[in-house]
Amino acid sequence: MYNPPPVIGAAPRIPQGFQHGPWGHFLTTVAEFEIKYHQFLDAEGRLREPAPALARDPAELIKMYRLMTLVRTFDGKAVNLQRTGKLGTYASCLGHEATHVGVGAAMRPDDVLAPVYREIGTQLWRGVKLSEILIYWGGDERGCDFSVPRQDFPWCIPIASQMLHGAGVAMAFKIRGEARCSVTYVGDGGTSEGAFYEGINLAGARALPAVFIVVNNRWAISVPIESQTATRTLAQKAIAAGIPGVQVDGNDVIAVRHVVAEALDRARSGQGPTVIEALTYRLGDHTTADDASRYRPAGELQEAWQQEPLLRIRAFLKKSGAWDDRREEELNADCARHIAAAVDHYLSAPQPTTDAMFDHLFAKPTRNLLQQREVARHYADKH
Ligand SMILES: Cc1ncc(C[n+]2csc(CCOP(=O)(O)OP(=O)(O)O)c2C)c(N)n1
Ligand SMILES: [Mg+2]
Repeated sequence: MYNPPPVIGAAPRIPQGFQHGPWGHFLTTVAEFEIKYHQFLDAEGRLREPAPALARDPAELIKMYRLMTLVRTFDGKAVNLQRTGKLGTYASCLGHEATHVGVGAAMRPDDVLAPVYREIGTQLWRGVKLSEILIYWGGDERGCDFSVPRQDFPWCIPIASQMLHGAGVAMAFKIRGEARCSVTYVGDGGTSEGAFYEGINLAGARALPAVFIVVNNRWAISVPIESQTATRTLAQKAIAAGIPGVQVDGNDVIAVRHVVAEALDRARSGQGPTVIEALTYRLGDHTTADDASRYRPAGELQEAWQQEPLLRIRAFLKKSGAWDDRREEELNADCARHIAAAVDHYLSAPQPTTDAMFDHLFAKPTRNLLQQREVARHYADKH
């Protein structure tokens, strides 16, 4: 064990806030931080006071609950479409509905979203169509050409690369003097990537109008959060970039919307970026190409279902008299109709030609790509 050298002479008086180090010299605390956790609605749907005004606005809460229900129903349908060979692959958002809808509801239409691959709730709130989501996951990139919102980014599969897009967009807003913000998603696994730190570093250094939402769903495919990092929270990674980091219960739609709205207000008024860690759980498989039962303890999944986001907001709305079983039935029928129409539209949409794979890669395609396009045309004609 290391033995510090003895202190020679009388011990000096220690000024307030100073401590002795191993050599008897003064140590000064130069930085301290704490991470706050926000929750208003607990798993039983009980409201913690004081709560934001949003908690007393049934019309807004119902709007969010309706979309959460639509997302939940659509998600199940999309998995079934994949299982029956009608969709290429699909990344379920089961369990993430409060985070995704809460973020969407906090944003303004002219903000810009940089999503990953499961943030359907945010996209739908912003105007993306269910049929566009199906078209994309059916393997047709035209599904990313959203009719609304035109300036949002498409899905982003290379993990954490969207952090740079989000920071870059926020820099453009700042340079142009526009009161707009970028909102960028990243997963718990994504926060281990270099691009995560590069994105938050730039945002911190330039005080950019950016909000980064870390969706901590406890898994990165088969890697649990415990193996992903030694940090106690992912929000504290923000501290290294000199920007605030907060945690929010990602299953509480009121808290998510409130915390994100506050961060966006700060960003819009020139006070810089925020990292928000939303604590939730991936109730489904990673994608339809995964089988989580091979690596995830069943008990953990059962426990997570007790915390899921729809239960609590529904219970809260029912208790406050704003919701009942009749409305729930009507909502379910509405969702089924809306989804059936989107599926019909998707299934009857004309298939893209093989040229589509090459269309938007470069303004002027390279010689190699032109050759590959010819080969693809040849096989398309044959089959
Ligand atoms: C740069 C990069 N490396 C690896 C992959 C393969 N990959 C796809 S999803 C994923 C895990 C991501 O986990 P997380 O960030 O927690 O997001 P989640 O899927 O849980 O939403 C990995 C490693 C990828 N898409 N991009
Ligand atoms: Mg994850």
